[in-house]
Amino acid sequence: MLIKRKRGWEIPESQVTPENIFLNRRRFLAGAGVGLAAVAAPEPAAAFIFNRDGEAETEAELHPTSDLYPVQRNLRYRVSRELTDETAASSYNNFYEFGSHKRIWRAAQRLPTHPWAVTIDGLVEEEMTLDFEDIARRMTLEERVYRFRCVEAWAMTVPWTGFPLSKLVEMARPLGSARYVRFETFMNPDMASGQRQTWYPWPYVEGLTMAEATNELSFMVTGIYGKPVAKQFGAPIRLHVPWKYGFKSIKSVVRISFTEERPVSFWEEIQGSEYGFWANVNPDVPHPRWSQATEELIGTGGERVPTRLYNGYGEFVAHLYDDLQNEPLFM
Ligand SMILES: Nc1nc2c(c(=O)[nH]1)N[C@H]1C(S)=C(S)[C@@H](COP(=O)(O)O)O[C@H]1N2
Ligand SMILES: [Mo]
Repeated sequence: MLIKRKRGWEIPESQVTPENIFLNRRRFLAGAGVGLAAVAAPEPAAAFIFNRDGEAETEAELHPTSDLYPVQRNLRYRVSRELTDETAASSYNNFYEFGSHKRIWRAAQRLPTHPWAVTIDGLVEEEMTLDFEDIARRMTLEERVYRFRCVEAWAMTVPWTGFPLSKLVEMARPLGSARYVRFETFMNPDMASGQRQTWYPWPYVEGLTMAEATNELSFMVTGIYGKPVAKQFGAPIRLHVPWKYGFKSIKSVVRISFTEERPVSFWEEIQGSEYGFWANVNPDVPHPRWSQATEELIGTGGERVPTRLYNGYGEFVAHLYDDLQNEPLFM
């Protein structure tokens, strides 16, 4: 009989208690007789490690922050679903910079992520450009298991590592006049073939209100499945706002600006009647071309489950919209 030893992040969330997650990790480390660096090394993802010339890169070259992983899971955020299989999640991605289909993981390995600069500008006391590695080391990293829901009605449940966006907002010292946060992805058409499709409004842009950005759920992601985030998920740093459709969760962020005017996001500019600014998940508000009532769990061979209002996070975020009932909150 094949006995598969499960790591902490492979345990169904329903079985996790504060104690056993810690013990399981420790037992795994002791049992395997290896150090943290070895544990953090990718497993199915090993096949994903190539630099842009197709040469193998070492873990240290690829991920200079590997030594920070894995980190303690924050159990305030619980989900009653099984975690999505890592290989399934790692090979089904939306990242238009590398193609308009879901099998972009190999093309995304061309993205150079080291060094990586993030500029903070707009309505702030002082503009700054920070090195990603400095950000990751300055922040206290935690793991959070969140549900993720794409507007195309597929969903996954993954353990992200990162820090609350509110901590970055704090560090940025925005002025009182700032009402929105605008995020921008890299622009490099030579490297990312999707960006040569000039009918798209590159670079990818997204935005949140200040209240949304400082909500405790808004999370800057630096890792996934207990190690630095793989390129196809938006390395080295991306956003995840779990109560909104996935297109809000912008990948590979290079610029964060504080603005008075509401930013126009990438998909809003392409098709504003289908992809709006708010994009909160709601089973009762269909997309103009399909129902949002249920969602397919990727990696399960087609299992569908009911969609939940605010993707199940209403207790954390519904109050943000009390005074916005005239806005198209669910598209
Ligand atoms: N820069 C950038 N960010 C992006 C996208 C993209 O094409 N480019 N796709 C979005 C969409 S539509 C989804 S569903 C999620 C997919 O995230 P995943 O590949 O990590 O599952 O990323 C979002 N962030
Ligand atoms: Mo999406």
